[in-house]
Amino acid sequence: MTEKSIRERIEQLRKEINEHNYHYYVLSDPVISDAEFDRVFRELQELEKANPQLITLDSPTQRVGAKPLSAFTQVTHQIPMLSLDNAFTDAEVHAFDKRIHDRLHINTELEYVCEPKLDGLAVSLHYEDGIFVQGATRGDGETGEDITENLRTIATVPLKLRGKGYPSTLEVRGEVYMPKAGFLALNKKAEIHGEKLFANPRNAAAGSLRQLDPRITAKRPLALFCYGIGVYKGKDIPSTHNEILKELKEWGFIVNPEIEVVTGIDKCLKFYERIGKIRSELVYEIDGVVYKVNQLKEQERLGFVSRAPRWAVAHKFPAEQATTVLEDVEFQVGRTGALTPVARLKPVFVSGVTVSNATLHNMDEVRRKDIYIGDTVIIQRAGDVIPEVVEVIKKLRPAHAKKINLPKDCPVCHSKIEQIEGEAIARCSGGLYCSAQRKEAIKHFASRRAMDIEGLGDKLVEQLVDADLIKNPADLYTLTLDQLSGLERMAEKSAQNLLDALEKSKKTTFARFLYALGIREVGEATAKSLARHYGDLESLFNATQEDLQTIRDVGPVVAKHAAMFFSENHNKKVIEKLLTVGIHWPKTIKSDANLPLKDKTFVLTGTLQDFSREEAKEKLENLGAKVAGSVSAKTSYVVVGADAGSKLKKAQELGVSIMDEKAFSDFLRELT
Ligand code: I6G
Repeated sequence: MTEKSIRERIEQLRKEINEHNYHYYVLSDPVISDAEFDRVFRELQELEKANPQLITLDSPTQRVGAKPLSAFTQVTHQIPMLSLDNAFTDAEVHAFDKRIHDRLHINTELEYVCEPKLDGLAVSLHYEDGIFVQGATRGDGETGEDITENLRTIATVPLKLRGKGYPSTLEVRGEVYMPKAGFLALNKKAEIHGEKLFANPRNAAAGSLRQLDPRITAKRPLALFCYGIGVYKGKDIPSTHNEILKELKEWGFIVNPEIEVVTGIDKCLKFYERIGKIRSELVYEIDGVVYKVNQLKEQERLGFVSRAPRWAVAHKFPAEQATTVLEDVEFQVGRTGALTPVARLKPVFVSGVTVSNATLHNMDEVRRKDIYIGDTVIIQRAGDVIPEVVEVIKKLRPAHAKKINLPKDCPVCHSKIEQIEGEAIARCSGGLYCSAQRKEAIKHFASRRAMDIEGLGDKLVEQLVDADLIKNPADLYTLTLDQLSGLERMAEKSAQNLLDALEKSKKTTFARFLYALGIREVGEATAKSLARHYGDLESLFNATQEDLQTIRDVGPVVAKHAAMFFSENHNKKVIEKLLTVGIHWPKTIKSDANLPLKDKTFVLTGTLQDFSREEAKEKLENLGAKVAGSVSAKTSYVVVGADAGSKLKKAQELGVSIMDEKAFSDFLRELT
């Protein structure tokens, strides 16, 4: 066969496979047998294997899972991914409809699109000229994580759009979910292998999408329903939401088949009733339904309020409840010493999960709900939220029921419990003397978004603290192979892996390090602000509470905790030790300096040899640059690593400056 005829055959096979996938997944109407499909698929695989130069990212063979990533990169959503307001009662739904009528000055009934609300994970899928180029999680709505390779493994995510009428840039939004049957099968397998079970399909879907190794994601039974769009460029947009959904179907996306267009809010409530009735028969979990104003012009006039559109609402099903006995209450001590009363329950099955613990939040809640040990209680589990006690069935209270009292001393370290007048939270005063607080502080230090010490899970931290091998985060770095392999259930290989992971974690960023210290009220965003503002530890040590308060996003409470933290001798010593063992980070450039890459936007694509994406991004951001997820005419530079794909092509088309890795390294060297 000549190269030309091979190319043509490959094209034809891809077309055929895409067509069969569309019939199978979207139309649920397969036209060939599985065996015949496998034959066609294998032929394509073999041709591509023999001609790797002809493999393209949109080939259906490219779903099997790319190489593992070291970390996810961040993606800034061009249009924020909002959330939905909730309504729990018919009255709240009527109020939603009235607000819309009032705002639009309309007194006739409105058209709504009604659809089931899946309990999954919101994602965005970005297409350039019909090719899937990037996928991201919702994240905080502004910035998500780049999970392109994981999304590529999902059979119902089109890698190439069907037909010709799609816009040149299209961002589709939808919900990734795990069907109930797939979830049960996955947990069965995990049980057989003695692995941890997922609590529910949503967690299983989230855990599967957040795998750094796409080959694991590829084995998970994930699917996608699309419900809307973000960016839509290069073509006129239809006038209704329903027409957009129709277009999405034509282009190969799966849209929920239960969707209805109705007139009037009462018809929405009828839809809610209908879906409620068939809820248990649906092959996926839902937690309510969504109503959206159909006319896009009206949506536009309604706009948004804080983080949610005014033109849509999620009408939630009531949380599932069950009755059981509260057998005991224990107090858990958190990282900051906060005591949380936790109810130990007689195990009870609620919405697919056996529940044996429920949070009682704090003592004010215990008193308000008048909860006693021995009470029969109604508990509730809603979606992902920790089960909670809703109310006590008072008439079933036994004579021996026992009042719940806040302990005077910490149940772990026996230090005094303190409760500030007027505050609901009681705290152990033991600080890092308390092993529970130490454990939580070390778990936080090791966590993925902090020092990211792979393999140092919660159980292992507890084992290390209990065995008195570590007292603070710095002690982690002086652990030896002998000490680790002497631990129960720790083979030498795993011990060595942990030492390697500890070594790797020494290279970090200033912001991550600050976040890892676990200063009260200092989350990731505040840690970033502190890092950018002060640039180094010394300046931070010298900052007073007043100085700290001048930083954007730092209020008096955060400033007080940060100043207190850095003035404490014990903390200074731990930080010194952490630096002595070799924790380091690239120089952080202060944001108030005149940064050389201010106003420049970079896009990183392909695999860089000497930097992870995260590192390259950090370096650029420290120099004042913005790092974007996709190439546009506004992009200043595209940094191109190995195996770069469509972003490189786009940069070439738009005439954007391109740097290879060598040029990029030289460029950075000159600036730093
Ligand atoms: O999180 C969501 C789930 C389902 C949504 C949504 C949806 O429609 C069926 N629609 C919108 C507009 C948003 N979130 C923001």
